Amino acid sequence: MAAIYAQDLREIIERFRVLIVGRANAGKTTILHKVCNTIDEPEIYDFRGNKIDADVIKSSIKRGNHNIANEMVFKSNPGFVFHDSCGFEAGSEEEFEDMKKFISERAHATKLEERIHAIWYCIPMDEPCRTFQRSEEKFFLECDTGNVPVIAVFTKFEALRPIAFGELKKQLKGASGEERSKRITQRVEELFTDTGVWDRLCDPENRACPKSYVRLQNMNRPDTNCNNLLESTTLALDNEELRLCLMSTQQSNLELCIKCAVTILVDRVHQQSGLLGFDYEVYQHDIAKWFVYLKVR
Ligand SMILES: Nc1nc2c(ncn2[C@@H]2O[C@H](COP(=O)(O)OP(=O)(O)OP(=O)(O)O)[C@@H](O)[C@H]2O)c(=O)[nH]1
Ligand SMILES: [Mg+2]
Repeated sequence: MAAIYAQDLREIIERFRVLIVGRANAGKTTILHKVCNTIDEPEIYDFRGNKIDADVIKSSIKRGNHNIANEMVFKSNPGFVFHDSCGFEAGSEEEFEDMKKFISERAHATKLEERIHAIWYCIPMDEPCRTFQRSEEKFFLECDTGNVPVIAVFTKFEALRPIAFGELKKQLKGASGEERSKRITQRVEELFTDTGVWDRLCDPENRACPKSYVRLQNMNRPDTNCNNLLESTTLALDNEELRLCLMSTQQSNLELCIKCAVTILVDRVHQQSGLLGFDYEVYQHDIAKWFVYLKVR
């Protein structure tokens, strides 16, 4: 049943399209690699679908030319198509205007598959006093993201820990390991709040507003993943077909499938005020469809 559903769905929206934005060195490429479980270079296509030589792209980026409309696809997970802002604070005003135009056009594209389905806005935490810069201000104030969910991604979050530790070092002398860890975690939270970055992103004056945020840490290490980003993105989508399309890119991520099935179903049951009139067949189907690659009889 679920397999048939997935097949139908793939005819409607074949690929989940993400725009990833953030200044240079924010950790964007690292996230894309994690999400697609690869360290390979992506293949690049222009907006007409013609493949572009990677060396041509590299030399044109070196010359300061970057085309945000180019599509990046990793062989390991062709269910995703990415657009990369490529460290946009380093770009010119013209490049920012191109991005604005691209977002506005693709947020409102008539065809669902041409639309951007989610925006991941990366802000690195390795310089906590520089979390909200001119690039963030301009993006959130000016970009017309329509109904596309923007997820704020605070990258390199572990960088706050040594700062907290440095501040508390003297006070923590003689404290138990558990107490030290608790106090450092508390201070990390305060440091994050003190940056004011979340409040500034959600300023009512902003045209774009993030739907949620996630923290990512140690993404440069092989034993980490960004499942929380995928989960947040799935829950931020307001279209069930898109949610299923994103889920279909996560074939082996059983934990995420279970979380989505449970969260979305529990929400629905609450909206229908309890289990009165519960139709088990319907609910079984509703659960099964999140496990896109499993055959359910
Ligand atoms: N400590 C730490 N380093 C990270 C993390 N994520 C990425 N990095 C490192 O940060 C550096 C920059 O990461 P990239 O993913 O290339 O950054 P980018 O945003 O794609 O940068 P541009 O392509 O220049 O715009 C690399 O050396 C990564 O290994 C993290 O969570 N923690
Ligand atoms: Mg990069």
